[in-house]
Amino acid sequence: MSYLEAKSKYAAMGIDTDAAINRLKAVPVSLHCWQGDDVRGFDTDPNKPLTGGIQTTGNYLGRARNPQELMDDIDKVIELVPGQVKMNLHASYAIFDEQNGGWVDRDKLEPKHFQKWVDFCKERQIGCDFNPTFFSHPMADPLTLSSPNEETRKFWVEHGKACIHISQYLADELGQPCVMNIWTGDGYKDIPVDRIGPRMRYKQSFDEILSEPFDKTKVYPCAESKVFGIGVESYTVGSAEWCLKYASSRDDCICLMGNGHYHPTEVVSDKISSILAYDEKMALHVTRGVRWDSDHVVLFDDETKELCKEIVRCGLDRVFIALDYFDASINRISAWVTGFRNLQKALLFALLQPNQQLVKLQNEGNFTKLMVMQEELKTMPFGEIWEEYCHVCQKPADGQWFSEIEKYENEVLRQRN
Ligand code: RNT
Repeated sequence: MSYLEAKSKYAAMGIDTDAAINRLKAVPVSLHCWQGDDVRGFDTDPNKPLTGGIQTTGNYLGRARNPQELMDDIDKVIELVPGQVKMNLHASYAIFDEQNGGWVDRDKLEPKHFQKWVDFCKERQIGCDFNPTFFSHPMADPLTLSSPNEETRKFWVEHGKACIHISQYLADELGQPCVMNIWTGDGYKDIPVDRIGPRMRYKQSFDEILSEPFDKTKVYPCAESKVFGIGVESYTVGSAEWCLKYASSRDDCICLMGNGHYHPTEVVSDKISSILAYDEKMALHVTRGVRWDSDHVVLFDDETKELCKEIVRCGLDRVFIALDYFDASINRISAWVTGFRNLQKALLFALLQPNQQLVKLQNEGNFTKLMVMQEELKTMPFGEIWEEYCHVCQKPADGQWFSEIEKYENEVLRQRN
């Protein structure tokens, strides 16, 4: 079937496929730099363990070992994915060199340590989001912003403040808003006796970080909650309730939901509309948990589709979308590309739903027809529209990109061991 035939099938249902394609082209999706090196970063010993309750597993060849390799790999990804890429950096990816004075600890980071990333983004005309890094560091004791040790807590508050400056710099330089996500792995392995103390200190620390001046139209600090992590099974300081209440208590902080961060039968697709009933904007970290917050590569699966349908129905410009997963057991570039393309597919699929008609059926109580229509929509000729989207974006269609990755693996990644 050709695009034109598929287009007319959708048109018969009142759906404008060209409009969907054009809309999607302009939606930024943040690409997480940390998939390329298993969340190691450049500012501490890359062989230290990953802490904070997150974990990468696998030892596939070709991990990026320095900024240049990571940038080369990201370029390969950009070459192979349709849609509007935005970068997403962690503070641990600061680039130190002789010109900028060399290494500093996280509480002393400055915009200059991200100038090479700004140059990278400018050359590719993309924006950049940012994340302070509150893990994999000797000062994570293991608590950070909730630590009872005032020296530790202050260190991390200073890190947060430094990251506000860097986020402002990224937004100013790149002319796109910068989402600054605050996530920590703060919590306890076993049942704590004081649950409120750490949460009060966490609140104080967030308040102190956000007291640093920034432009609220350009920098969007977020609070990301979690239910548990590896080694932090019994208690998480930044729980769902803590983050929701914190964000709602301020006009300069929004909720970020990571879809691996809830109980296994809870779905973030059902949460988006609750947040947006109150807040103008929210943010997402899209991942795939398998039995726990395992951060597997995002698939074109039911929950990713449902997430994207909710984003589209509630307002595409109200949700900041970022990917967040890290698989070290397969080719990392393929992991990036597969997840990014799948998110694009799910967004396009969502844009191709006859939402008004479906809502009307729901409001009329016609759940029989609603079910039938939704089931039939699943076998519409979506593949043709997807192919056209890739074509319009001048990016390879399915079946045409993986050989590029195999070539890159043989020519570049294999040389890295
Ligand atoms: C961890 C959080 C967090 C991290 C990244 C590296 O569970 O999702 O956002 O994955 O910041």
